[in-house]
Amino acid sequence: MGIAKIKGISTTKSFARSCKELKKKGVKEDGLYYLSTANGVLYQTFCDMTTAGGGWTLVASVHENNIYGKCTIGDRWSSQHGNSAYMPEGDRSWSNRVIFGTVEAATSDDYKNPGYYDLKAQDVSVWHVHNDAEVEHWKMASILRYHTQTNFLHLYGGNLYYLFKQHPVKYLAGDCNKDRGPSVPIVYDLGNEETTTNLYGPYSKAQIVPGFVTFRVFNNEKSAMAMCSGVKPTGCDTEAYCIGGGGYFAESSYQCGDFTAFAWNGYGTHAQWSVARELIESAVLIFYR
Ligand SMILES: [Ca+2]
Ligand SMILES: [Ca+2]
Ligand SMILES: [Ca+2]
Repeated sequence: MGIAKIKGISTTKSFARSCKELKKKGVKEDGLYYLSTANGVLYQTFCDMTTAGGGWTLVASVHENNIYGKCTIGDRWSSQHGNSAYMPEGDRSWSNRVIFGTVEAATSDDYKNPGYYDLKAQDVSVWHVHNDAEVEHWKMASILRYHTQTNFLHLYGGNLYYLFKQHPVKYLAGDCNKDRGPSVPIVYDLGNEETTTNLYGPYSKAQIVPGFVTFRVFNNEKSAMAMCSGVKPTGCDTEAYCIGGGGYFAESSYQCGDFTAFAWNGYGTHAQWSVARELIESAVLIFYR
């Protein structure tokens, strides 16, 4: 992709809108590519051209920069304004068009590009990649990778932006047992049901079924979370195995933040409700196809 192309007038029409489109044009290598939105906004992101036929566009990463900071700076996928019932939706990043971060820093901070709301996709792929890993090492630095193949996004407007409009990540917007969003079966590209379960705290085992990705759930106190990666909840202490969220956690402010209550019983202790250290120290990369 030459800079000259970017300078030209109305050349944005010559840019692909997704990695899937690039794949169809014959591009086969994983790496960074320029894409254009329907409105002609250019951005650069990573294309996974090899997993399960390739054509996956990276649209976001959820990164925890400070698990001790409870809905403080850097908690863009929950709230940067403290644990507050006055902000039931927190920063609203799951359902707005605010973008942030850069592709090369997607494992070092939160990332969201226009593809998150612009692409019309069918499925998601998720990579948990060690913090600070460089783009060319992401695949090797993953602790878990999986994708869906049911075309479920088609039922929710074609991407997560529209899914979360239908299923707001909002305190008091629903009930744990009645109002869970979709749980979609996954196919593992790295890891399996056992390794997934073992990433979460031992107490969580009784409340999760591995082999799914779930969107928008509530806990016992009706606090909202956006995504349960690799699992389907069967219980209501969802703050122990689901990430992102609204801006208010009624049980304790210690649950408020991008990685919620992942350190409830200590940082990386993997005891009781606490997740494995490698899970806290990995960013969650979200792709569409
Ligand atoms: Ca935090
Ligand atoms: Ca964050
Ligand atoms: Ca709880």
